[in-house]
Amino acid sequence: MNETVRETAEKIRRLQVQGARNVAIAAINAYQTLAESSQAKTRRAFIAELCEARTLLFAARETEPLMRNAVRWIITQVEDSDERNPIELIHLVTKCSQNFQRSLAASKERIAEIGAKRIRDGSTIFTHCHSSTVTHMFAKAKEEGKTFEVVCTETRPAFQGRITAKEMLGLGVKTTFIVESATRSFMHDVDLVFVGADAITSEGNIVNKIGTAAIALLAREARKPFYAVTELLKFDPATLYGEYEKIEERSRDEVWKEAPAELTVRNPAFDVTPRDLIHGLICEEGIVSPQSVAEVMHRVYPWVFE
Ligand code: RUB
Repeated sequence: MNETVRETAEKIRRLQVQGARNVAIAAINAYQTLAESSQAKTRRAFIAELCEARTLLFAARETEPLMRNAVRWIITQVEDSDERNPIELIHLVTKCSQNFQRSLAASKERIAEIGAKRIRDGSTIFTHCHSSTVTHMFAKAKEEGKTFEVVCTETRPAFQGRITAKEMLGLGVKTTFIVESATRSFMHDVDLVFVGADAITSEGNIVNKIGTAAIALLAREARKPFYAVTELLKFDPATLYGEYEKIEERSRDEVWKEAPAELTVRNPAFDVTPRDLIHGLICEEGIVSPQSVAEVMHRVYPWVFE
């Protein structure tokens, strides 16, 4: 197995690469390196290498459809081409990787433009964990001269909220940092909730960092709009055909390193927020209702269903 692919999978597994978008970008980069260093003499051997890498990367984190869609896109382009020369197939992988990254970057920009319009001057926004898509939107709002505050959660057990808090301070945004269990005490003081997503299901539910569903419930109770800020390609087509999105369960050591052996310690990384609690999905196509997401996907990214 290619060393870069192995290292990338390990970094993803250990959360050294974190967040759905960064995970997908790391996997795409690994594919590019894999292709460029491939010694495959035949088309068949080259495709076998790509498929072997897919198994390793998919296993690194289970709840990452953006990575899966990106990798599938690259492999399908190679499988669908008539090219037999491995050198040409390497060029094809490079081209596909670059195109995919370009389109991801364009989506991120578009989402930021759309979402920033929902941030009113003087508002306070609640967020959870660290989503590069959400923080980019905050940066955009700031760039547009908006004044707003952020309340962010620490996000146990891996503390990704600290990344958000530091980024916000870097932007010059007044930020309040709380433990997740304090959410209800702060929900009445905020205007909106923005969270990222790792997966979108065909029914319009989102899967995001553990704790998101409870935050959505509290937002509903306080009548605060709850938005998921997400690229459409986090949609998992398998959910349309009945599969449940798998929820990654991480090591008990992340929760309590030296917990008594007989104690059951559970550490699910994500939870499912039902569509009824979601005001809208802020995505590259605009603000869409979760109920319409499968149709939007069919229109914008039909290849995902092939
Ligand atoms: C990160 C997380 C983020 C989404 C979206 O969890 O839940 O909200 O991945 O992030 P983890 P982005 O730290 O376990 O990866 O908007 O950057 O894709």
